[in-house]
Amino acid sequence: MREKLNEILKSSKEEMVSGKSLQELEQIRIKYLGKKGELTQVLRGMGKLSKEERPVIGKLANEVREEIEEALKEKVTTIEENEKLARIEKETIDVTMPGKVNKIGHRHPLTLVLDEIKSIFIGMGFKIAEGPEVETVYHNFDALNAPKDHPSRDLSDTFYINEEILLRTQTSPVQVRVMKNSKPPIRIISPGRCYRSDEIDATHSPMFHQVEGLVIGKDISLADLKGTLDVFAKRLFGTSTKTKFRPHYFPFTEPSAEMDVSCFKCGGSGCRMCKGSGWIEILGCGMVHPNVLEECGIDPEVYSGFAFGMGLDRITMLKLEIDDIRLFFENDMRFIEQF
Ligand code: 2NL
Repeated sequence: MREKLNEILKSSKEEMVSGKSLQELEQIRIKYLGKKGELTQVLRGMGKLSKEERPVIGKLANEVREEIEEALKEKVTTIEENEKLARIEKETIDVTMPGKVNKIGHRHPLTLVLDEIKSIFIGMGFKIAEGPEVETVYHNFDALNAPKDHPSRDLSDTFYINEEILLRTQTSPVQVRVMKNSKPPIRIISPGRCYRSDEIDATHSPMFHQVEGLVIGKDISLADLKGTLDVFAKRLFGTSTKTKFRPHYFPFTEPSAEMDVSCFKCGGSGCRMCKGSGWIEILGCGMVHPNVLEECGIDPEVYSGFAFGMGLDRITMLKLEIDDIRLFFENDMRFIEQF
């Protein structure tokens, strides 16, 4: 029996050496110390022993049990320690690794330039006005003093939904609505999409963007128009920018003009951008025609005002040196991200 006990001690310790997990150790404990375990079996056989042998073997058996328990405990501690180290190793964060780069959005070049234009006018006390892209012929043409036979009314130039409804060809109808729905003084710009039945090429798109402006008040003069648009040009293209007004014709303004700015690329000496002239055409403008004021419920004997309109696509192309309007609408991130 003594031998049997020593053997149990020896073989259990051997098994413990190769045991790698807590489960394996539990198996070993059950095998030797469990209810049906080897040591328990030995103790059951003690009844056959002599009176003298019984306490000796009993003592030895207890010692063996204690020793196995002690060894198991030690081994459990070692395994737990190793598992903890392995976990720490696995969970270590290398703070020198480069971070994940989140792809964030990018404003479209038209939005970049529009935001700049908006903030210039907001800085001069203007409000932003918006309105429908699907408009009535009345708001788009009739109210704006456009003669019944004006070429822009033509079916080949304008997208008609039916005889009374069309896709707006400019954002003036927004300003017509503001004049009808509010009282002077009025200071607004109206940016937005417009539509014309144009053949697509590098400078024409059937959908394009316009920014129009309108100022109505008492004693608003051509000097106010020139001063306002000169400040606008200097803020958008640089303080050394000069402006020049050339007479022009629009049915909705009288007198009317087109405004050129000195070339912001060459400073006016002549280059590819300004086609050698030193000047670049930027917008159309004029004093609001009395017929338009009257039609919109504003007394032309009391109030006067000026208006202007510019193509956002063209201005953005000039400012950012983009040579094809189609690039704006292709949504190629390689293009958009350059600005
Ligand atoms: C251009 C010229 C212009 C206006 C737009 C306007 C609007 C109302 C009354 C009077 Cl409600 N005028 N707008 C005036 C002059 C010129 O646009 O070349 N745009 C791209």
